[in-house]
Amino acid sequence: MAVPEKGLSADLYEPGGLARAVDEIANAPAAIVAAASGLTDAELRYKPSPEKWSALEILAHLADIELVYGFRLRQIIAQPYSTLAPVDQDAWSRTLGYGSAAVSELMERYVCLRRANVALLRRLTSADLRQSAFHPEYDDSFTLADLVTFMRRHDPNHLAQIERLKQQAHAGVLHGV
Ligand code: NI
Repeated sequence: MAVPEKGLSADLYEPGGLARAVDEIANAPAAIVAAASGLTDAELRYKPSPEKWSALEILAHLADIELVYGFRLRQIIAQPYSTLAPVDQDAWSRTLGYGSAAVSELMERYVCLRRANVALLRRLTSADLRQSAFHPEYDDSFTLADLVTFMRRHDPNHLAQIERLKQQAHAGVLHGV
């Protein structure tokens, strides 16, 4: 399975850089919840093609990935040099009932787990960011800086995807084009 580039996280080590990143991570769910609550049922379930995710499936993914981030955060802090478990997100979406989940329950879980994860992130210093575990999908170490970088870019990417899906739903199926 393809995994995203780990990317640069140099700005996390600048003065105030970690606190700014954690603020972004803390604030991101509000925009996702606002976008989710503005969607009709038809918009939530619209799929541009059978293999692409609907907005509902993306919201279920966000709630479940928050669990993964939370587990990995705790694992890297408490058990450095251990091995992370790979996650096949497409298998999760196919087999864990993403298409029949209730949006309110998903958003409650996502916001609650994020709040707990942010509380742990606020305890970190920039010296902690180099702490790592082994990530089998990269065949490399995965640091807390990598995890913070993933967390801060994950929500904006999926928010943009939800907004595109809403536009596509209106341009296509929902208006009968
Ligand atoms: Ni994702």
